[in-house]
Amino acid sequence: MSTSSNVAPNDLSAFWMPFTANRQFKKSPRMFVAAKDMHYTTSDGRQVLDGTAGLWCVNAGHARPKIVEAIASQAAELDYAPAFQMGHPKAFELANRLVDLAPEGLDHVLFTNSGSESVDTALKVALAYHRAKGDGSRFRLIGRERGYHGVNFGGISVGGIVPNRKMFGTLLTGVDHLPHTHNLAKNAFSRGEPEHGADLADELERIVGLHDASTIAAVIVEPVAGSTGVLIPPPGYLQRLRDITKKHGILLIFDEVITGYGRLGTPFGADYFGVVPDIMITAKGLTNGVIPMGAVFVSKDIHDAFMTGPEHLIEFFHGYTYSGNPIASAAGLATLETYKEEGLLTRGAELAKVWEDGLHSLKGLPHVIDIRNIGLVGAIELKPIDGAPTKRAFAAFLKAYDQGLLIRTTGDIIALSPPLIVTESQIDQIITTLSGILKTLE
Ligand code: PXG
Ligand code: PLP
Repeated sequence: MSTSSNVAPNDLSAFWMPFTANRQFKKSPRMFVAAKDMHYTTSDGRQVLDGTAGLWCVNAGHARPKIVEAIASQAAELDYAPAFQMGHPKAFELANRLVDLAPEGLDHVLFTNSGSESVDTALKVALAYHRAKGDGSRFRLIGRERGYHGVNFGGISVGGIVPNRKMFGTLLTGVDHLPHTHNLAKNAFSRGEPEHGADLADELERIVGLHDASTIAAVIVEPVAGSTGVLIPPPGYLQRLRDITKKHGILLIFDEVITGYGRLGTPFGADYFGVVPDIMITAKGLTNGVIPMGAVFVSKDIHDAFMTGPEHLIEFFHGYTYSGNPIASAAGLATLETYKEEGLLTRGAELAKVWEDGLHSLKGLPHVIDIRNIGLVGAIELKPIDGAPTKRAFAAFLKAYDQGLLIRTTGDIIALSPPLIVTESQIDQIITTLSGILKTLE
């Protein structure tokens, strides 16, 4: 394993990188060559503190022994088993462990390979569920402005990020969007849940009034919108969505790709907010980000609606070559073991106050127009440079990288989500480094 030598390949042209400014990156690449616990090693031999758990996924930290071992031994024992009409024990075992961990009532799991696939799986389950119940006129899907639900066609259709949508034609039809809840004028510098905006959930009643409930299959939201800059729901907002969906026979889908597996200091966002959806989408932290895998949880009622008709027939025409892949399943089991042994799914709650105080100590620094936090998630929103949005936050990202800290930026928002093994002194280091950077930003 190479950890110290400069291993950057000299031709970077073939790989068209995802969500990256390719030309800029390839002129001045940033490469990680190793990782352990809270740190990455760069190709020039520097240590970088992981302030983002990779891309919100490495919740137990890097290269955790149990997970490494599980992957290696599973690869040697059973590398692949056909996913359709065949099984292997670990996928069933993982599903059982997951439903034990999930909020009451979410009793069945469909496996996928990513958040995006989980989203499309969930939307298809929702549509097919209504049809299976003889309610096939419910075809509409309701998402939310500034929602991120991955990059597949279903996900971008219900998602609310304009650049992710505008190039791709008509998308799914029959989609409408709730307004987002971000309100700097009223809620800037809130600690935890912001006070104002629960009434925005009532927009769902307006949308239901417009289209009629009988045409609406499901509403999909992230409990906390992560990708668009950590948008935290006002108290009562999610409960109102739950009440309205229930009243009208509409399924509520929580996309917990980021909020799942301990990020908020509870196993799932549903636990944090005390609101249980009908379908819960997860990925990322399920396998500690190490092997691609997603899991879509559904209620017993949804599952059972499909389990009718002759038993020799396939009940749901959906699935992936790698659904419940043995190595991913082994990684998932070892990840859940690691979370359990180290209490990581609730560790965020213990650290939340220190995290919150640290973040809010940055208030008053130049260009900082909002600071938000919940569990072990944080965001610092900067005033954009006039005429050059995203440049200021990206400059902070580059400076942080040079100074040994990995942060994530989206627009002019700095997002933070360290692995759940972060120590208080590492939180200090994150805040001190950011403080220094914010003071020197143009
Ligand atoms: N839903 C949500 C809520 C997500 O946050 C996805 C779906 C898609 O998952 P996949 O595995 O297909 O990427 C996500 C992913 C960022 C960032 O920095 C966020 C995500 C992915 C990469 C970067 O905000 N979220
Ligand atoms: N494209 C082709 C030609 C295939 O044969 C398959 C699967 O058999 C797929 C796409 C779907 O791939 P996956 O199941 O990995 O999503």
